[in-house]
Amino acid sequence: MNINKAIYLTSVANSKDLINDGVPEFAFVGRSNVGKSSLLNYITGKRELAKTSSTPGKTKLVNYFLVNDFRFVDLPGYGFAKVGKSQKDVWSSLMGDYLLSSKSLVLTFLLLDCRHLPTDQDKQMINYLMHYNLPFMIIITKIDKLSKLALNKNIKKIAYELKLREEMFVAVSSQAKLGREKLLDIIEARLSLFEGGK
Ligand SMILES: Nc1nc2c(ncn2[C@@H]2O[C@H](COP(=O)(O)OP(=O)(O)OP(=O)(O)O)[C@@H](O)[C@H]2O)c(=O)[nH]1
Ligand SMILES: [Mg+2]
Repeated sequence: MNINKAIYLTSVANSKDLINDGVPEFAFVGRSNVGKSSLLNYITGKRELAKTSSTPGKTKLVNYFLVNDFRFVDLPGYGFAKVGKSQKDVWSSLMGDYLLSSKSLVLTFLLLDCRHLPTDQDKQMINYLMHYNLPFMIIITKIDKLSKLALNKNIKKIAYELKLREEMFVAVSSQAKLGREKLLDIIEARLSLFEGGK
């Protein structure tokens, strides 16, 4: 699949403003700083599309991007310790409302840093997705940071910790530009299933 078009659409702060027009969507969730916005830019080939930052907590809104004839949705990162409890609640409820209300959410990508074991919040997110029967895949990010050997070892550990099969994992690096083709293949396959199922 080629990406012919990738444009920023809008950012939403309130659940009532979430878009629900039937256009297929792929959501990106994960801890603050795990590399969600960078991955979006890497996949679309537009470096400045989603704002990235080395300071965690950059993405606080639900950000919509039109890509070809589907959408990428960049969700706020969780687990950022420096925000107050009230703000944490706002983020998670906005994210939760998005995940439950989008009627055309084709697939959610949950991003995990290859160097770290999943946190309790990562596990909560996976439980949430499973509980509501929302299809998801795990993306292992920043694989340029590890040797191949260490990476394979960590992926095994993460899979064991989550009790998930390694086939649900895709390893990527936005920096070293690895994993794009595989992700695009997955997106294409899921889109055709979605369109066929309508
Ligand atoms: N080495 C390496 N660094 C990366 C990679 N992807 C992202 N980063 C860096 O990690 C930091 C966070 O990246 P973002 O894409 O802004 O992370 P995010 O998940 O969108 O963060 P929030 O918006 O805070 O939730 C930035 O400093 C990026 O340059 C990667 O593949 N390799
Ligand atoms: Mg971000």
